[in-house]
Amino acid sequence: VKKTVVAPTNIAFVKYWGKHPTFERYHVPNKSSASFTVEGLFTKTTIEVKEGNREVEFILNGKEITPEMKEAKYVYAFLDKVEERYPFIKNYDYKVVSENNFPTAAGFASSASGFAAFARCLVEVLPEFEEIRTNDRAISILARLGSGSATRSIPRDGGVVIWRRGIAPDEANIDVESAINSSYAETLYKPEEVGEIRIIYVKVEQKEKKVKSRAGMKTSVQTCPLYWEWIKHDETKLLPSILDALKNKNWELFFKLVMEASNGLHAICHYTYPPIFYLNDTSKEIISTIHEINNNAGKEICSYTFDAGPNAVIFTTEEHADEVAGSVASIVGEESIFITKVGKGPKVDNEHLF
Ligand code: 2P0
Repeated sequence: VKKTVVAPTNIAFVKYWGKHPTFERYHVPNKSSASFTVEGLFTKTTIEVKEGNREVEFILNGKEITPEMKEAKYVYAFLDKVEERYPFIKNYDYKVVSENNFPTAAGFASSASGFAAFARCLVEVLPEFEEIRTNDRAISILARLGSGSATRSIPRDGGVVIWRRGIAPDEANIDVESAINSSYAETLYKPEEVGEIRIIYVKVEQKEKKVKSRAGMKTSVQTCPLYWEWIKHDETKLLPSILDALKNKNWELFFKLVMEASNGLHAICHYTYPPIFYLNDTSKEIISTIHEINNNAGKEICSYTFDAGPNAVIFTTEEHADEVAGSVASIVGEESIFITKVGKGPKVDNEHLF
């Protein structure tokens, strides 16, 4: 049997950064996060299975991934955790062929769309998964075992997605299964409800990030003196206000809060020991330019957000997209920007990769 799934990437405007100390292995987050599902940036994954004993052949972007490579370790760690919950996966051999339609090395996260496509495709291809095949909540939990951010790329309606943190970070007296199942993603608003939003990807640097998210967030949880204050602020104040702004289409407030949320993440990174710096001079020039555009407009008409690297993602509305894209292109060049919209979630595809 062979199935293909196309899963989009997502861009968080309320960030995930840090795992529940007791359930770190299962990527149970310390706070909820929220994202836009991104149209046009995706991973396409084909899985072919036959009876066997969990042997895996993995081809990523045309390159065979051998077991000692770091990409393979992430995949095996994922399958180990899936097998704990769904032991039947060990009775098959797998050929997994996965391709991103954007370069992995370009600095844009590919683990979100990558593990989302992997998890959904696994659910489509194995007959024993039939009972959860239409259950996005269960599939989002499965994808989370691969990578936290993949959780938000699962809901098939896409749009604005919330990844609920589930159990509180100071709650440890709970069984593992309940802890794992407490945190999942769901669509809050469909793409057409935020149809006027434009998302501009700005490539600042090709290089791979120096401090990987997984290691960086762990160090922040362990060493940042303001980490838990920040978690509490985002969970109780920022998240409700930003979702409210979205619901009311109060773009001015939404854009302002998006920038605050990104600045908060990077402040936490700077206050981690040793400090983590993801932004470079070009990133900071983009930040200044966005504030300048907003100052000239007399209100927030656009915002920036940054993840674990120097590349920027700009949000604006259709009305201002050309102006904003033009200003940013004058810094990085036309060829380094990609303009898109909020899109739908994963799809099962009929066209196989091999
Ligand atoms: C996010 N990031 O919300 C945040 C903002 C980076 C900065 O999710 O360890 O690759 O696999 O769960 O999902 C990147 O972290 O980490 C990330 P793991 P992941 O998008």
